[in-house]
Amino acid sequence: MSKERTYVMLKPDALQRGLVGEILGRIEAKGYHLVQAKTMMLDEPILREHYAHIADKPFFPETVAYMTSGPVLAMIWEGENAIAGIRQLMGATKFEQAQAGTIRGDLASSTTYNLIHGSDGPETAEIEIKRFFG
Ligand code: DGI
Repeated sequence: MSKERTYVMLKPDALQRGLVGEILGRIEAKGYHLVQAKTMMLDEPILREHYAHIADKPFFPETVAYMTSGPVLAMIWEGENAIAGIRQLMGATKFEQAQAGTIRGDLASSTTYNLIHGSDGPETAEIEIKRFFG
């Protein structure tokens, strides 16, 4: 068990659909603590960095259009095993694989519009916290 910090981002549809309270409530209920939060608009250059591993995929232009369609809520969360724990609460990337009981499984019906990002490992968490919070 180790106390970790992770980068979590509510994507534009979470804000547009009024799901911020519902999603953050689930993360808080699990026992994690919010350290920092801010709304911000993303642009294509930061998305090319953040999503470098998918930048050559055919769906990337749709991802950019979606992620720049409105503000996101950028956050740092902290807690025991927060990185894996929040990934578990999020559910799988592909909507058809996201299980009921997870944020994506309960609230998202599309792989593109999938509400939430969470760092997938300790190195990524450190890089993403620096990328979005300096
Ligand atoms: O860490 P995740 O967000 O779960 O997944 P990821 O880092 O592999 O992909 C980043 C985002 O790219 C993901 O949240 C949604 C989008 N994406 C990934 N795979 C697909 C996809 N979008 C579509 N339309 N189709 C995909 O196969």
